[in-house]
Amino acid sequence: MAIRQDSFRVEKGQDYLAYVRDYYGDEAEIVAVTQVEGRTPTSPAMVEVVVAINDTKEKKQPIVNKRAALHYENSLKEFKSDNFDRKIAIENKQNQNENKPLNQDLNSKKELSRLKFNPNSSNKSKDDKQLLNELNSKVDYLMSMRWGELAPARNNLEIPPEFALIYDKAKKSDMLQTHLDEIMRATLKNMPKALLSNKEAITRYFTTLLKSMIPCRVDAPIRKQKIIMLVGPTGVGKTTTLAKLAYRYAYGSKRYKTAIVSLDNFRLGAKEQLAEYARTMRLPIAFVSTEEDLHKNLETLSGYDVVLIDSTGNSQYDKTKIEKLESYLKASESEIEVALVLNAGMKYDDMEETFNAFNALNIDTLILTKFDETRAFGNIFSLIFNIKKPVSFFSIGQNVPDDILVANSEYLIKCVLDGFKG
Ligand SMILES: Nc1nc2c(ncn2[C@@H]2O[C@H](COP(=O)(O)OP(=O)(O)OP(=O)(O)O)[C@@H](O)[C@H]2O)c(=O)[nH]1
Ligand SMILES: [Mg+2]
Repeated sequence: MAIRQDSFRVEKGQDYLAYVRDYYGDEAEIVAVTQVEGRTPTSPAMVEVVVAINDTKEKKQPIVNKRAALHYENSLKEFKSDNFDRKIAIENKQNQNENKPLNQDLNSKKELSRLKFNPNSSNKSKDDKQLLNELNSKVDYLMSMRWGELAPARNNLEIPPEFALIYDKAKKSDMLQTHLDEIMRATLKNMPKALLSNKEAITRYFTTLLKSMIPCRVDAPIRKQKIIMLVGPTGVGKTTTLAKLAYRYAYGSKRYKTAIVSLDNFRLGAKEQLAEYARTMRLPIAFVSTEEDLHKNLETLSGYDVVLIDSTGNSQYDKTKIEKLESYLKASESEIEVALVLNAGMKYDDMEETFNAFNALNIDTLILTKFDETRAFGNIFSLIFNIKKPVSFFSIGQNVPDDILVANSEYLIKCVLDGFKG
């Protein structure tokens, strides 16, 4: 005779004896009953029951989430739809496979969410609506059970199940895990306790916190001459962004006297690219090739409100070229703001490395490009949060002059949580 053991949990105080009899039969023996803490501060205390069963006997239909099953019994009789069967099948799968990877768990959780019914959507009777509401709350409960089991994948940070959705979104954005944990801790610590079970309030609070962590440059009116040099790796969009900015300053709601200077006049095509933009916008342009040349040209352009300086793309590993840029900056007596242009699609480590290399130039601000080619924005969030430099502009496409936005944290956090929507 083969004896196998099984265990299940019920809320403390529930009649587990009747349950053992119903589902394992009269011969099943209770081996142990242990009180266990609820998985979160808000969940109830539970009792874990271990049962020994004669395994050679014909098994009853396995009940996968025992506590939920107890509650479902009445509803089951009335609600025998495909959806419900499917939900039970998903539960079954979850219980059979406790150790499957996080992604699969999250997919199952999504499945469960999809099973939620909208009680107001159809012409259902009042009783039906009540039943659907009841079932929805059970689906929430099942999700929270699963959420509790995923704790190890979340560094055992004790997070209430109501945070599942926002946590998953932030995690998928490729934000650094340490940042995600910090934000979760801050939210849990500072949010009013009464709101911790309110998903909408959690999302609002979490989003506000994220926003407050992103410094963005205010697009203030220009009072004294502004000279900006765009620097960065090759092909990130420095020249295209400069052209968009030139248009914005020269022909925006407030029109500034704008000029362009280029340090990139050796490469085939580069000179023509910018010269063409300047010609189209009817803006003056100067090509310089020495430090002294830059100095002289900036003196000549001293009557301009805005001077935008384009530079050659540099690898972050090419120290000589970065030093050359530094010598341009030092040779000029004018105050030059240095904007590091980075492709938003870069990996976090590459971004950080690039920033550190270019910060030899004392970076003042970041311009992030190619939002339209990027899926996950958490890397940008983490970079900005770590380096504590303000962002000034986002480039969201190839079109000159339209595809540029003044940086704002709300837009970035929307991208972090919901992706780029244009
Ligand atoms: N999809 C997309 N493409 C962009 C964006 N910004 C620039 N580009 C494209 O990226 C390519 C390189 O742009 P450039 O402006 O020449 O880049 P750069 O940094 O000046 O390049 P180098 O001068 O060679 O270092 C061009 O094809 C641009 O149209 C953007 O926001 N989205
Ligand atoms: Mg260029």
